[in-house]
Amino acid sequence: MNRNFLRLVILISVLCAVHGTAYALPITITNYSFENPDPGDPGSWTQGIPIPGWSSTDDNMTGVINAGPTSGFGNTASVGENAAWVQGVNSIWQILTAPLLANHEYTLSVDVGNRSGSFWTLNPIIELRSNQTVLKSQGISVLPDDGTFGTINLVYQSGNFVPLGEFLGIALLNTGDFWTQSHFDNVRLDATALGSPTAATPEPGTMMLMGIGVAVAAFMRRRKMKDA
Ligand SMILES: [Ca+2]
Ligand SMILES: [Ca+2]
Repeated sequence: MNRNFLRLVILISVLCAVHGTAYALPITITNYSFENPDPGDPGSWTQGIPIPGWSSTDDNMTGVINAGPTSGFGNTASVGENAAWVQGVNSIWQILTAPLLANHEYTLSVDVGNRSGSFWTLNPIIELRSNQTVLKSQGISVLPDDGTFGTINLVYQSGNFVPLGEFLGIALLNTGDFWTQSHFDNVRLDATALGSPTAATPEPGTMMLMGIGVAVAAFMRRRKMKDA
């Protein structure tokens, strides 16, 4: 095997390896940062009206707040101007347009804020759902300090088989008494395809790359032999 041929084989191997790498793809979440609706000046909030893109257990106990130092929250939102607030035993949720896929790893990340004042506590939980069925729920291990946001990360791996016609859902919950209120912002969901048990079979794109590589290698070797 001459040096050029060896170089080509290495290049093709690298190309195939890069092509086969799995990437985390973001899934669209409607109104992920709660910038809609506009509640008004900093400190203003909505109550008793639905949050666009989201359903709620009780519109009077959920809404969005234009956060800021003068707001009830006592500090700025995690992203943009607004954050959602969920009080008592209530939740907001949405069903996405993305279907639940087999052999995928889903990562749901949500920023969670602690309203200023020690009498305002919080007990936030985030859920990944298949339609309305809970696939996994995740609480918070360390509460963020007063007036600050922390992040809850939920990781879920789907199996070889999932029910047909199911769409992904996400839910943001607070549990506790009247003085328990969670703030939510910057809701993100990523999906990464997992290697299936039959991963030894290369996908069509990889097969094509390998095929082209082998053909080029054979052509170059034949030319080299002719030249010699
Ligand atoms: Ca926001
Ligand atoms: Ca607090």
